[in-house]
Amino acid sequence: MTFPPQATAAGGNVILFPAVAFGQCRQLRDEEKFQVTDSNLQPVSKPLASAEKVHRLREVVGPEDTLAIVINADPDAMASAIAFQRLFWRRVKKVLIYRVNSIQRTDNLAFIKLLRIKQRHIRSINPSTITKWALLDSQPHHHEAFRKLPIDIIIDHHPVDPASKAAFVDIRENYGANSTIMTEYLSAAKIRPSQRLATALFYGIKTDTDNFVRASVVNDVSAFRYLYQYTNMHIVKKIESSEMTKKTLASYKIALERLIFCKDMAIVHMDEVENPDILVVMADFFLRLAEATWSIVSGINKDRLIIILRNAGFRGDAGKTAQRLFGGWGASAGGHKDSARAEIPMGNLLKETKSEFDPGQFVLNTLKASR
Ligand SMILES: [Mn+2]
Repeated sequence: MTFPPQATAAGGNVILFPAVAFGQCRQLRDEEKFQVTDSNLQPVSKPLASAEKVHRLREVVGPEDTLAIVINADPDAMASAIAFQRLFWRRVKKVLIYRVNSIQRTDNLAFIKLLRIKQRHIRSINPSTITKWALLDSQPHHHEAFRKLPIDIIIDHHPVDPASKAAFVDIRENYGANSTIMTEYLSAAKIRPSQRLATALFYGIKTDTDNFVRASVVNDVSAFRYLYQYTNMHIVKKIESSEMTKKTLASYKIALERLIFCKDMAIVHMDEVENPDILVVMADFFLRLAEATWSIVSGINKDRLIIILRNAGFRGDAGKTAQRLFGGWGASAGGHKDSARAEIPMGNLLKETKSEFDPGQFVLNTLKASR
């Protein structure tokens, strides 16, 4: 399969339906093709123009340079970083990756482990050892740490900030993923991605376009299809299904034992939790039950009763319900139709109850009374 795809005789580009992109690469039937007429869709960049860009990009750095790539590490940014490393392989002294964020999501942790992404936190950097700086999948105004750095190269797909200036800037706002831009650079440099690199870029496009549910351009689909042939799909599936860690497993056990079903509501009270994020994970988890339209998980953290609500029905509004049921007692409560949160200071609840206060029972009774 050639990449980038050739323009059709009629002058338009062939756009592929996302559904086709997930299947085997094969010749398209006529009914699967249509001409792009929407002027918002940027034409596939011509090979020559891309080659020129690679040339210009490589001119910014020399063989004596130590290059630092700085990112806000999510799959798209990390995939872009290792693609960038590949572009400069044996062309500079060293290319190091620095992230500004901490990584919490279990699927992103699996991405790093399985694709062996070597990166350090920016706090460990010694700026005097770095001679060139590249910012990928971000612009300086996105993070305090970026703004302080003398950035030489910016490659991004977020809305352009007028202050985003550097020796080399390539910002393509309409692209669904930065990984698509990097795939085009690799292709223009005539570099065939390794399985590891292709899998990372494929996953970067998959997550940033949310499986092509979010806005994307024909280039994203083309890059996705191109990368497919080199991608290890088992690793993609493993990363996507990495929802738990050994640490969260104990919470699943507790939650499963405490699950109460009340009509279409899955209700769990977790007691004291180290990190309230686990309540969100559990609420999402129980909404996956076919019988549940609502999932409500509560717990206590820092003397606050935290209640997470999830709603998947046509009727019902989690935000309004959180406010109506748990908005008193000096609480902060609210959210959207599908997800909401309430936090009530425990002190206020204890004041009102004379006998021993049972937060789990309180949540359960309040929910039951609402039905
Ligand atoms: Mn991105």
